[in-house]
Amino acid sequence: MSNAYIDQFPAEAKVVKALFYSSFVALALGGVFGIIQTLHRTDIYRFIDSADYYSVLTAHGVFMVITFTIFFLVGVFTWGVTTSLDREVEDIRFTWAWVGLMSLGTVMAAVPILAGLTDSIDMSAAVLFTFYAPLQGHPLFYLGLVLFVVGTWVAGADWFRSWWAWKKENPDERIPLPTFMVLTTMIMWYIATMGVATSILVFLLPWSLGWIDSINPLLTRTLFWFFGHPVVYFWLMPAYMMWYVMLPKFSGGKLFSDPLARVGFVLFLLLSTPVGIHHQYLDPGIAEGFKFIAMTNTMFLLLPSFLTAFTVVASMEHGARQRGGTGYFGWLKALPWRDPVFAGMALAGLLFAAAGFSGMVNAGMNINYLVHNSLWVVGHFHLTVGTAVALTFMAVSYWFIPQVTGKELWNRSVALVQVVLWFIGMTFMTNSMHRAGLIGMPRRTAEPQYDGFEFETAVGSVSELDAQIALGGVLLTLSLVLFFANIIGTAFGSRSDNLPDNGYAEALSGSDDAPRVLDNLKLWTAIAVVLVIIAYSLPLMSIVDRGGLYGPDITPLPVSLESVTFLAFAVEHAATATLESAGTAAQSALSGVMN
Ligand code: HAS
Ligand code: CU
Repeated sequence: MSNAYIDQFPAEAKVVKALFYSSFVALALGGVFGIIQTLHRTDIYRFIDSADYYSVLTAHGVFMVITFTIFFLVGVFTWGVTTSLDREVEDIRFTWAWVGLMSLGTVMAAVPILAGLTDSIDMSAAVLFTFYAPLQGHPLFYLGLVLFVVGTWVAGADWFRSWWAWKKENPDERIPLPTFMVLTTMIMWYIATMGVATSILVFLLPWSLGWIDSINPLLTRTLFWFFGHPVVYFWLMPAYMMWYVMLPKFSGGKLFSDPLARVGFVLFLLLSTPVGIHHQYLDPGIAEGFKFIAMTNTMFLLLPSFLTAFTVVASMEHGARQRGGTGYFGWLKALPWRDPVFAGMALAGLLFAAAGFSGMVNAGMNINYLVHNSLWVVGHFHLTVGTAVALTFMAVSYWFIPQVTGKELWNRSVALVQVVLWFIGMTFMTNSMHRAGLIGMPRRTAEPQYDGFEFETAVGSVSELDAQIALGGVLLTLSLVLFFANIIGTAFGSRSDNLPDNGYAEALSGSDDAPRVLDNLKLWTAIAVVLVIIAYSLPLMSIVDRGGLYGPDITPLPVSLESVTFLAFAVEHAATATLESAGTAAQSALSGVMN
């Protein structure tokens, strides 16, 4: 008898399996749309009308970054909470309820996106995953998104319930690391989704239903990015969780430091939201000062990733030395490179180091002007969400799928080829995308070549760049085919008693070494909220003040703009007064010391 997850938590294993399979369906669809647009854009093979490009791109974006990633990560979180608290969910019907909500939301959002590809149904939502106004989608799209997000909120409530129940029985114990990671990520998500919920419920949905006839696009964009930056960490933090609690185990060792991992997640909770304006450096109507604040916060936000790079590599080194590795760099050879789970995750980490660099370039207010809206940004996010997250999720699936199905992986060699192909494909595709962006090649268009305009390349040529992008895309598609072959092959296999035990890595320096304050979730939540208020209240007020809540000169609701302006003045005055009195106090304190 094995001690796999399915043996310990049979009911939960069913839920996690359903979530993983749903996420894989989205990955398959997203992959199909991905290769269609790669070949179209690079003009290598075209069979869709360029006018349909936005529908294809919307489907690719939404299925990949909303459906695939989030369905997978809520599965991982369910596994993480039940495993680390060693308790079943409080009520399995409640758990299935949020799975149902998320699924219903997905289907509702998918229908208008896909309908946009045919003329026979009069519906579309070719608005991309950022759904910027004035692009307008069918109301079903926005409603679906709302249900999906509400589903994730209920999922969070499920995990919090488990933790509260556990805490009653274990009042003095530290929060187990995986649960700690789930809870901090979810608090960040609750804060972040306030932005998108407001944007959809108050503005976009009523507007698409025809209840109001105009909106303020800068306001809805800003509310989107209030959510849009933290959403990238909502994808990343589960991948980091896997790097912290699983990768050390697969490397043959222990997590270097549990306290450092906690610090990293607390920093993400604090800093993920007050940075969203770094996506809007080029938006007119937001004062430079606010953009500067967002840039400063973004640079601080690099810290938890640097901490992660250090901790995760140190854990890998510990594992390698346990396996007999020696030397400054020689230990790298002792890592289990033939294990697809390990290799996939390590290669994902390697490419993420490059992604960090392009992220820093994006984040610089001045150099952002060079790369914004160019293919560079597309290169950046295929390294981040497309590799660090997606490749980690695929690789760790090779461990998870046997755990939740009770069946052995169909073919480990195919799995190894699959993760390596992803790494090579992404290297080709993203490298050339970054280069294409630098020469000004735009993103989000079916026709990047302007008529009669030649891009000037320093080395190579545009067709060489296109060829590499297409080659990368083809390798990625192949990699996906191998991935699905393995998942389907495994699903059709038979039950095995020979599975590895469920569990996660122990830590060299454990939770007892972590200051207690790190587990004070209320404190971190309060600070996170204050930082968000500081970063966003004045920009939002000034956007509303200048452009109107529902567009210029339109006051459809009795919300008086004067009161908002008045509030802005009041806050400004209070802030100036506080600063002044603080200054005076500091001055007198200083002169006291000097005398
Ligand atoms: Fe980003 C645009 C800045 C991280 C996703 N980003 C995007 C978009 C997406 C995205 C989807 O400031 C486009 C949105 C759109 O459609 O317009 N991003 C950053 C910065 C970071 C960053 C500073 N992004 C991410 C992550 C994403 C993601 C993570 C998804 C998961 N990004 C920007 C900016 C823009 C932007 C601007 C707007 C651009 C524009 O103009 O539109 C940082 O968080 C990055 C920190 C990362 C590091 C790397 C640490 C290295 C590690 C590796 C360890 C190695 C291991 C392996 C484990 C500092 C942790 C070792 C292996 C061995 C063998 C030893
Ligand atoms: Cu961002």
